[in-house]
Amino acid sequence: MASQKMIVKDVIKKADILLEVVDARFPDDTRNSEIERELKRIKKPFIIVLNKCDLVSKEKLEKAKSRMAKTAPAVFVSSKQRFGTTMLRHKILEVADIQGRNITVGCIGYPNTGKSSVINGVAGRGKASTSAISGHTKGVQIVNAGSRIVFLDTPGVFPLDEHDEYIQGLLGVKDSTHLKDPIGVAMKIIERMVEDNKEILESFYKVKITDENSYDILEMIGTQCNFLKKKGAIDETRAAIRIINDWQKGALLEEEL
Ligand SMILES: Nc1nc2c(ncn2[C@@H]2O[C@H](COP(=O)(O)OP(=O)(O)OP(=O)(O)O)[C@@H](O)[C@H]2O)c(=O)[nH]1
Ligand SMILES: [Mg+2]
Repeated sequence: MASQKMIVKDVIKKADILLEVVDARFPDDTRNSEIERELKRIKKPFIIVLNKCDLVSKEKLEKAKSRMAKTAPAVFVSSKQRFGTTMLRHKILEVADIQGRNITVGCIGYPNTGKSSVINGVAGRGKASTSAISGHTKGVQIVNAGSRIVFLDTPGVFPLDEHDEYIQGLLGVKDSTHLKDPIGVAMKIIERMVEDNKEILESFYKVKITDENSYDILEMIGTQCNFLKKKGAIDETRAAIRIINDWQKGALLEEEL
């Protein structure tokens, strides 16, 4: 199988315009500055798509969008709720600025950010295959979206740094049993939740958070779930695994939908 780097290179070459699909819950972590620099260097237009915007507050979205807009046009989309997809279609036509022939649109991004779902949002449901399991799309898939737009769907093509466990955990690239440091990853999830959705975290685990740090909150959740070791100490690993599983299932966001 061609290496991920080769796939990305090839898609960039073939495409008239690229969509860099990022997860709106952690847009800065799911951007790839190396690829962005390369696109600028070869003068290939691209749009940053903040997908899964149904999971994030409007305020956070606006802030992220203006940060991104310094680099490239940014659009926020919820492919799940079919929000922003018409806007994205228009933006593609506008930014590509190609008349009289089909426009090839490459879709790149970290695994599981929703690349295939974004394509379906624009093209119509079910044209690109999607899954909650990352690494779903294999090889490059061509999807005709009509109105001169042809997508190249790709697997999660940004090479992930093996030691970047946080992002692998947050994106659900690795499940909790495969993470070397589940406590660290769970603390990161707690940090995100406290920032964006503190009330959901509180009501989901029935804890009251004032100004505790993420480790203290992990312990509070462990206590609340009654995850104790033999001598009565809190089993932080078990609590961490529970939090990661809940996060990856999307359970921690359900109330917001
Ligand atoms: N809440 C929410 N979930 C979404 C959205 N878009 C995609 N998802 C979910 O995210 C998961 C991954 O979606 P895919 O479209 O398969 O992601 P992908 O980037 O193509 O994934 P790979 O091909 O595995 O790299 C699925 O469980 C989707 O239902 C969205 O806008 N909102
Ligand atoms: Mg896919």
